[in-house]
Amino acid sequence: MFKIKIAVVGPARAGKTAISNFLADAGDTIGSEYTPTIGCRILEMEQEMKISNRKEKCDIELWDCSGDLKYDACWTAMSHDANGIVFVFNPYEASQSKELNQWYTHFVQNSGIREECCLVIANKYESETGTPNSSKLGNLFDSIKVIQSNIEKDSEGFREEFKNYIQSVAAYSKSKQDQEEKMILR
Ligand SMILES: Nc1nc2c(ncn2[C@@H]2O[C@H](COP(=O)(O)OP(=O)(O)OP(=O)(O)O)[C@@H](O)[C@H]2O)c(=O)[nH]1
Ligand SMILES: [Mg+2]
Repeated sequence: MFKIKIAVVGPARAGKTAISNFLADAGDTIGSEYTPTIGCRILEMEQEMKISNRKEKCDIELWDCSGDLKYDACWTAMSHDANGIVFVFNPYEASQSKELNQWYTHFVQNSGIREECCLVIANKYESETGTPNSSKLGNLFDSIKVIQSNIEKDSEGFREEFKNYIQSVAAYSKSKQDQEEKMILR
């Protein structure tokens, strides 16, 4: 069994809890009343995948973090040993793409995680009107893959894209772990 930790971060009300619950089949929170996350909650999910031609079962911990900056003292614990970072923002809220920069600074710049192990989710609500400003993501995010989620309209398409992301994070983490084991055995 292979384990990975993914921290789900970004501004308050971006939809981190709704997305995490959907991915981990932990109940339907889309469109329900907003309940801010206190600190952080950990959800577990599993994914079968092929790594180096071998079938592997991967245990995934999704760390659904609060977007409230008053919990920033917990950020070190949230990013500790994370294999991947998922940024969630609402592209219809002008301030949210800017807010993502400080999450990037802590969770990517200060932790040294590879940008290939990061993902940005522009979370679109079906009811949203107006113009999305996702193109205005700061240039810190230039090398990070951005996907759109629209769980109300295409939930399974989004789940597939997320699975592909997990597969690439797991493949990288496994090869890193194998290399470290080889170094110890030398
Ligand atoms: N209709 C609709 N509502 C959504 C969607 N995503 C999130 N919401 C709603 O938006 C509100 C905020 O979503 P949450 O997932 O709680 O936001 P969060 O990012 O976890 O917020 P914090 O825990 O405070 O950081 C909730 O009322 C959700 O039901 C969506 O795709 N469609
Ligand atoms: Mg939440």
